[in-house]
Amino acid sequence: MTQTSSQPTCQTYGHLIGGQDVQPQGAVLFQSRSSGDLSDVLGTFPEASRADVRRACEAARAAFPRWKATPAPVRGEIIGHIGRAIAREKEALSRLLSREMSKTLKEARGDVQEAVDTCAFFQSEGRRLYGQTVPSEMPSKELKTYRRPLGVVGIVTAGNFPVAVPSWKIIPALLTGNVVVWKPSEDAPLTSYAFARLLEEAGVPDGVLNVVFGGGKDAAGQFLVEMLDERLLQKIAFTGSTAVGRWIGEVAGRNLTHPTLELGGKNPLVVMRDADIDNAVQGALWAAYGTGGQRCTSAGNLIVDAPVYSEFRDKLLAAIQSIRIGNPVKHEDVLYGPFINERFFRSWEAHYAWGEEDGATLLYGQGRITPGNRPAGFQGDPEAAFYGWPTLWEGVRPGMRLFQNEVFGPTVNLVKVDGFDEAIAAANAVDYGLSSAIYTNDRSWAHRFQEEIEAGMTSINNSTTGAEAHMPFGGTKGSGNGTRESGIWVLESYTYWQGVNDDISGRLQLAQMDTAYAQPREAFSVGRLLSGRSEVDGI
Ligand code: UN1
Repeated sequence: MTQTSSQPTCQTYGHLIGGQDVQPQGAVLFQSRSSGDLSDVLGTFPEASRADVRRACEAARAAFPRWKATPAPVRGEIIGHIGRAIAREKEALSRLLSREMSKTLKEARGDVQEAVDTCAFFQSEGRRLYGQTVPSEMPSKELKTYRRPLGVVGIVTAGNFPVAVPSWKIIPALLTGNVVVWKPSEDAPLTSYAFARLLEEAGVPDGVLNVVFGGGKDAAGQFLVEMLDERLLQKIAFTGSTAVGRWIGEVAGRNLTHPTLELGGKNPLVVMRDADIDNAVQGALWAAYGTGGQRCTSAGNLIVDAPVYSEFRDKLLAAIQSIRIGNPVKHEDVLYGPFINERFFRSWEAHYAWGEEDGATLLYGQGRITPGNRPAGFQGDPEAAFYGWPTLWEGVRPGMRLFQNEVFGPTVNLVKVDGFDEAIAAANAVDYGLSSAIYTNDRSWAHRFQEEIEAGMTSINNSTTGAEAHMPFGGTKGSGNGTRESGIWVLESYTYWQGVNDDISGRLQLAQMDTAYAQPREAFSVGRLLSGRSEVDGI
């Protein structure tokens, strides 16, 4: 890789294995095309075979002892170098990211900044990574605990946050002394390649981070997960769909490993009768249509209290009608661009039939944007990519497929409720529990919501998206398995605890047996104080 500019030449890139650029002979190749202009080819990449993935795991395993023995503060210094390298290349990397997977430049900069923030946090964690000292029940014996790395970590990530989400996994995994094999999304391989090269530049030793390219199912992603069965991986970390997450959980479980699973969401945004409606409309608009609805934290159900329902609906509808859509590389002022890939587009397109069959009312939206079917705010050539109308449904109720299922795209449901109890019941009536939001100025409703909502993340008077990089990220129910990313909480996912007993007495001391437990003296009865015969002088 000689450049990470916004105009990379179209060349063939290899996997990064053991510090080498590996282009296996006879490999099947795939191209990275801009999601916003399918004729714009950014690069060609090999599809990793099972043997390639195995080789990457073996390279990682060979690098593990040295990296594990590198002092954590030194590993932290390298993380600091990574953060500075990414910050230096922020603009070029953001432009590349935006061109490759078509989020807006503003959002792409946020995506990259999240990685910089993650490095800032974990650089200094290298100087903490605390264990504990614990008093022993015997003399001349010391007890202490250490966090230890797990070994080779396989990481599989999605294309909607090609820098931020991989950094949530890779950075803490490396900081804690693990080595990594990463299978990035086939939707953003060049951004991923550039990101990996910046880690290499920062001083991550050969073999400590390996990257294999390719698809997910029946391809590189699946092969990487199955390396658990070959004992070549000690952990897998995954961001993606709940269906794939369940399968990964099964493979991880039969190998007695604990995967990190960051899965889907059907995130509720509640608007109560006392809310600042204009603020709620802005929050809902961003939560539903920002990133074209392709965030796991995007809002799925807008649950609106009856007295403000009409006002909220009308204002939201007006705001939707002025959304600007187009290729973000060519039109910087758009709210969202095209679908990241055709698969997301097809499954979003299918949700129209659910709405119609289940009896919901389509308030706005007409499927795919085409030359003859475009909203007023659309700019550019609709046929250069897959674009969707911003879509709004009403009359949606729990039980309908529209209500229950995640739809990864620009669509959201209006769900009318009467009062807080109905609102919280609707908010919890999905099998997911990732993020959530409530708009209210009532302290007790806000308090009840944060206590009663079944979700890993909750916003009060802000949208469902936009978690900060040092807060615990993850969900409950179908949104994950309880693991958390980011901040101090992620350390649990990439380390195991070792307890050490250090006996310096010079003799065999037996726990629970040779222990001089303190013996209480004769029982003292408080009741006898007042029972006639004084035990205490002066009473
Ligand atoms: C995702 O969609 O997988 O909280 C991650 C947010 C972003 C991360 C989303 N910071 O919306």
